[in-house]
Amino acid sequence: MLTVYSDRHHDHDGDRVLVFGALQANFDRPARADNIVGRIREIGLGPVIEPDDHGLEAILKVHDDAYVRFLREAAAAWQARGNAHALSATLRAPRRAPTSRTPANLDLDASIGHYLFDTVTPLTPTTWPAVYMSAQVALSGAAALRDGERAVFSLCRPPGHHAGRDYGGGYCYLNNAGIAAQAALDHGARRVAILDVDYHHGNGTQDLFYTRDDVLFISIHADPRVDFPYFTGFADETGEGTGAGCNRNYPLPHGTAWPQWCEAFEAACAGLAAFAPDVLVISLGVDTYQGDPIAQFRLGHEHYSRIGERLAALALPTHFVMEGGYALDAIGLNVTNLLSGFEQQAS
Ligand code: OKP
Ligand code: ZN
Repeated sequence: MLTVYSDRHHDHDGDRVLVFGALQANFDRPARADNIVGRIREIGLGPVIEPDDHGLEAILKVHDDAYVRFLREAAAAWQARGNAHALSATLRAPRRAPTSRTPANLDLDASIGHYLFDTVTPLTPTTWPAVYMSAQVALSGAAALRDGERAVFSLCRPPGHHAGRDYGGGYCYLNNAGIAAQAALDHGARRVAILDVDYHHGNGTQDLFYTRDDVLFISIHADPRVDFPYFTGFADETGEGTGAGCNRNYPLPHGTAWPQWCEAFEAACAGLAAFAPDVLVISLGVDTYQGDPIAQFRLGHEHYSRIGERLAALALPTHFVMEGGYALDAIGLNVTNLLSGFEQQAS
């Protein structure tokens, strides 16, 4: 399988983030993507290519202008005031504020609270080049699929599925999977399905397409009553207006192991097949692994092979887009097991 990858993700390394008032190591380390690409090269999964630059326009189909401007400029403005550490959120808008106005002139207090919904998503002066390139990796994967690849792996970092049209959070800034899905539609696909298998609910992706019927979004994740992102991912969120019925959530309890995960996965696969999309995008998180340091499911290495095989059986052009996974010693194996399982079944 073809992998699209750029070393530029190293530009994003907000090493310490605020958790419950204390500075802690950021779980989204550059080593995550390094370990995945290392393992891909080691087993010879296929060629690893650099992304092309597909420009900002494809990003702005999915994201708000002012939000993108904030991502590009806020950290530099912060540094110009003499701060050396990364900028991160400090406030949020109170409930029932009469409007949700865009803060004027990049006022930093207001913008950071307006645009970033948690304190674990830091902005450094080089975060923008890294997130821009991460989106270009996904856009290049989408282009390779159009050019006839059966499946492509976009090794994105930072991840994207928590980012919405005008906000970021949960280590995410630009929604790479959403940008790739929109690019597929803009180049002639009539329907795209996105299956999010990351441990956390893909709240940003859900939000991007919630009122649309050209994108089916299905997510299998930890019950939001007990885990991040807490406020979305419930089973009764099924889409609105034209998008009614085109959003499906499978929340599962802490401790979920393979049989229970697989049951939700089978239901999701039936939904994907029934939708008959032209392109399938997989938001690929492997933080469902039993050894993940921030998650509470119990999948083993071998289960990722089963997931790959089952996805291949759907017989759809498939675009894997990297999301989470924080067990540094296992992330490469889990990702390559899944992609190899897919390839063996597909051939
Ligand atoms: C991103 B992705 C620390 C809580 C931080 C943030 C989780 C972001 C996950 N105690 N939670 O979906 O893998
Ligand atoms: Zn996750």
